[in-house]
Amino acid sequence: MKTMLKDVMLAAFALALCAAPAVADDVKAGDLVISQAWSRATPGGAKVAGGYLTIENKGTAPDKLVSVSADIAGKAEVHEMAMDNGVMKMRPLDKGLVIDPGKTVKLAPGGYHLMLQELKGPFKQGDKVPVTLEFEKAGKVAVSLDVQGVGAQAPGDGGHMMKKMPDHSGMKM
Ligand SMILES: [Cu+2]
Repeated sequence: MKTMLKDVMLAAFALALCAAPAVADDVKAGDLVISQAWSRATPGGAKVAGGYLTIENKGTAPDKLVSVSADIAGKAEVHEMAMDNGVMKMRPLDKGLVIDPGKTVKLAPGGYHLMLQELKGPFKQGDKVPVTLEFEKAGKVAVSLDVQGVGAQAPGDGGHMMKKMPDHSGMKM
């Protein structure tokens, strides 16, 4: 019986994944496929935002994400999370992020991420934020981050508010 319950739970989980709204199209650059690029809405004038995406290397040689840039951000870096004296801290990846051949590297909350700083404007749910990734071999690759809700932990996890609220365009932040 335990096995059955597990199967049911797995099936439900898989279904939940499939039911997630489609996010940004895959972007192919040489041997790399970049998918699920997303970010979060910035609450109350926050000047930093994380960027998350999945990079798959279908080639036979390693490539490396060396930098990121975005028009909306005065400064953008590739970060990692690491334990420092028992405290989880993030820091820039000075040497870049290696994508080994045949491997998929996921940038996600709590791990590797793009750090967009000195933002020139807020991210709102539903926005698409263009960023440029630069790889050692694949070169510059333009992707856009689908902005999810403030508390989203994954792309499509925006609290199911896909329909835009009536736009009170008179309201300025
Ligand atoms: Cu960071």
